[in-house]
Amino acid sequence: MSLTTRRKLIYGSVAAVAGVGGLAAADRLARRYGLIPPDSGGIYGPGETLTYACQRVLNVRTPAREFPHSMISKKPFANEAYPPGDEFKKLRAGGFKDWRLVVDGTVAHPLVLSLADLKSLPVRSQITEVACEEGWSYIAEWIGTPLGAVLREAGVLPQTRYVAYFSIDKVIWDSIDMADAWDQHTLLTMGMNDGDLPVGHGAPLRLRLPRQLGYKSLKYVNHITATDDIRKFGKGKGSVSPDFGYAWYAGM
Ligand SMILES: Nc1nc2c(c(=O)[nH]1)N[C@H]1C(S)=C(S)[C@@H](COP(=O)(O)O)O[C@H]1N2
Ligand SMILES: [Mo]
Repeated sequence: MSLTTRRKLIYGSVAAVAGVGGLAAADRLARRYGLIPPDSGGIYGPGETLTYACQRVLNVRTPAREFPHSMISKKPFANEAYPPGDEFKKLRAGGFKDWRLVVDGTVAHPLVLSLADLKSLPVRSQITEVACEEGWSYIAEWIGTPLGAVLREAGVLPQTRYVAYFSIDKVIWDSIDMADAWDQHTLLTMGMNDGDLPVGHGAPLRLRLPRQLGYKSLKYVNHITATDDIRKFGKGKGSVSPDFGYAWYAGM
């Protein structure tokens, strides 16, 4: 069976079952095809599963929306949340020369990369929108290394199902599935609008994920872990968002 046919079939069944047998049955079906998001427990769980399963079956190849230069926002809103503590202040004062990105987990070659190392990998730029769940958004140009290029360097092992990423503040973290991890638009950004990425927008390194809401685009990323089991991290729901009532999968 071709992938497209399979996808149509799964989607057809997920949608039909959702109408007839209700969300619980859709959940069972999605489970059979491994389309269960980490936050599938609790009252909103079946809804989250239906959203994620349908999006993955239908949309996995729809590229992120890109915009022309003329649409770049004059004043990009920075939802500033500077990482607390002296460690970040020291790194910033030193121009982030001593900053490192750690890449580990289910990879053949764990990596420790400086900004210069990252800049020696393939670079891509894209003009995309950051949309906050609170209703505001802005468009900016983002310049960086595709996450996929870093994952290839690290030699991601075949059992890998998720990539988790952590902010230097050690509080906020998130994760994505491999469809998003390999997506050409998923960028580790170091530049924004023809300059260096400003600290307010996440310098020295921010993950940009234009096909999901702004909160998945974590700022101050300094650790990336590939894993076959996302439930081992934090409270097992794939990110801190579900603790605050937000979905792990925030597709748009
Ligand atoms: N480390 C970190 N990353 C973060 C946040 C945060 O508080 N801390 N806020 C998120 C939210 S809710 C949004 S909408 C965007 C805002 O991006 P901006 O600051 O570039 O406007 O960053 C996301 N990334
Ligand atoms: Mo947000």
